[in-house]
Amino acid sequence: MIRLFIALLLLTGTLSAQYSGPADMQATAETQQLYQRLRALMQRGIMFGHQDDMAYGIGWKYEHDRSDVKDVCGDWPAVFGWDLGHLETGRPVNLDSVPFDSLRSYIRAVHERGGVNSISWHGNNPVSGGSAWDTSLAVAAILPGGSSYAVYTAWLDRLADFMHSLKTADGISIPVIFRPFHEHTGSWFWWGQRQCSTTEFRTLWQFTVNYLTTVKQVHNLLYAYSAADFDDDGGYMERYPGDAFVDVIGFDLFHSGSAEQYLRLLRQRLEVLEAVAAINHKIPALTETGQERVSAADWWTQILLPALRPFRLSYVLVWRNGRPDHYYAPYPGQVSGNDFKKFRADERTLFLQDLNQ
Ligand code: BMA
Repeated sequence: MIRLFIALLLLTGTLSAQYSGPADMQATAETQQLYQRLRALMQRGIMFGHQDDMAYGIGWKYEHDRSDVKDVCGDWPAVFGWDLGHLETGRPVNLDSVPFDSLRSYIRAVHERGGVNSISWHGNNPVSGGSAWDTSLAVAAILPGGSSYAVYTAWLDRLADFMHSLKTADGISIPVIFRPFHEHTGSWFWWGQRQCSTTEFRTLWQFTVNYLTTVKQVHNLLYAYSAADFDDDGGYMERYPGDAFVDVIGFDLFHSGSAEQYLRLLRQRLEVLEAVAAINHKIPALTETGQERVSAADWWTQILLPALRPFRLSYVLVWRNGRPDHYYAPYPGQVSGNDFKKFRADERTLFLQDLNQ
């Protein structure tokens, strides 16, 4: 009976509603607004997001005010994904050759137009100096007391400088979602499952958040925890750093095999995500997805949308339009373009114009 009562309380949000705000208790007013806005928008629909949308597309790059998504459907995405990989090294361009100065101005443009920015970090391996995909052991070495601690904190200093530099014309800090150490349940990045213990991963996350908020006084971030593969809530939560360090929860899943397999995994994981989000009072999102080269002409309304429809989610973000053999959103003339227009017109999806209505 008591159990049933607790379950009911959890479902109605009574138990978890004591504190409803960002993990960073000193988050700026605008960051708190972003948090509340994400929650409110979730009642209206699922925001569509695209990685590097404004930076380049198929056949163009670094043009002012262009987007493959907008060229196809007449509207911008609602969520814009960016990546800070290589910022830590002091280089002027990121791992996909986008200049950090341009990233800063894209982020500002998105904010001024009422869109949402989310930033991932394919940072290099801090011990070997190799890429994010260099799986030489590194996590233990960069934690306090480790031999590469100074390297990592110097990297976080650069990251903090960038986050501090995100300002409106009036000098107000722009709030963004920060999604570090993503796909950690896989083992292809140096922070992955086989590259560190559960405790090391949690400590890395907690240390990073504490360093940014307390030492660097960065208060314009919401933190997103996003896994790769998992089977159930136990697998999803295994490395969860704790409610005090996370705002958005999600996972990355791409349609690379059959549609049946993608749909089965997507539904199974969205069910887990929805339950975990309700219990932990977090904002659920499908943080990366897509079918490379979108070969299914009706992928948007016949595959993605039906899978998402039963769930309440903040946003779904498709990956970047990097090259003619590596893109996830349509561009003019691409086979799924007409279907994408229907996807945009569906009342469940939110694009930039929907956010401003
Ligand atoms: C991967 C690919 C890479 C890219 C990386 C970071 O999925 O798109 O080409 O460098 O993401 O954006």
